[in-house]
Amino acid sequence: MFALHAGSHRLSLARPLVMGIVNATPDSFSDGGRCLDSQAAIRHALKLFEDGAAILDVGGESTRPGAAAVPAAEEMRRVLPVIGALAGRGCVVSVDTRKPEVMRAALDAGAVMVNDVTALRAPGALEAVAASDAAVCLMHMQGEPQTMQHAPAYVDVLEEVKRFLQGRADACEAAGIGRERLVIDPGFGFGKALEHNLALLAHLDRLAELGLPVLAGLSRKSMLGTLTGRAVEEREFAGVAAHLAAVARGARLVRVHNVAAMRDALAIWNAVEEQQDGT
Ligand code: HH2
Repeated sequence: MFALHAGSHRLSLARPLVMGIVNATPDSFSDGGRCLDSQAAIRHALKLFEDGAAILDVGGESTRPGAAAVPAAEEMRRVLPVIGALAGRGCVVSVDTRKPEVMRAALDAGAVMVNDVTALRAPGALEAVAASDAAVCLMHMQGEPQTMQHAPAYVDVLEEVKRFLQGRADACEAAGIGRERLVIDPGFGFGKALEHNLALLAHLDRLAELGLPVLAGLSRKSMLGTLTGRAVEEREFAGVAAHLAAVARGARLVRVHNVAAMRDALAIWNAVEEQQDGT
């Protein structure tokens, strides 16, 4: 079974892990503005840690459809104090960024994982991670956040996403980032219509065939609203169901806003799995 290498941490993936979302942004799609000052973000993150988050994912730039780009200096101002404080308390911290200069500064501040929605495609990003011993989450996105939901189109969404992630994993390995540091993610909602998101979720086991741990991030996303008719702040139950569907198809990490709800769901899931393994 996998263990993810993230700096000096070895995170067992024998059971699915929860990554808690910490958005230090004014404009994230579901919780923008909630954690704008560092102290509020740190308090929120520590609550997620107590609730059972194995990894805290700190972001300073929203990637919701249509989001405005944020200059690197502003992104660093938002995330670095939060990362430093959480790492200092022994938490496993990931930085959610696509900018190499933010990656480097975050890794210096104590982050041990880079979560990049562009899968280290920015010039210098592969090198920034290769120069560290951090883990990295490689996510698929079609297009750019500004326009990605205008007309997402695929011939075979599963094959295309799988081929892309395989290519990025190969690029990481060639740059000296070992496979034990890699996580892959289909990027639910990133240049995908409902049919694409559903196909990826239903067949997530096809991505797991790449032999790398798969992360699923569906928390509060519009796909859940489309299927339930619920507003963004009312999608917790739908999110838990969607993440369990992902875990049933091989996801080893789930990225969520409500860690306590997911932890409870996984406690039941794990108990049933252990019973099955033992009988
Ligand atoms: N989704 C979001 C942001 N980062 N990273 C990964 N690996 N996978 C995801 O599905 C993913 C991600 C969007 O969610 P959120 O952070 O809540 O919103 P925003 O980008 O508006 O801050």
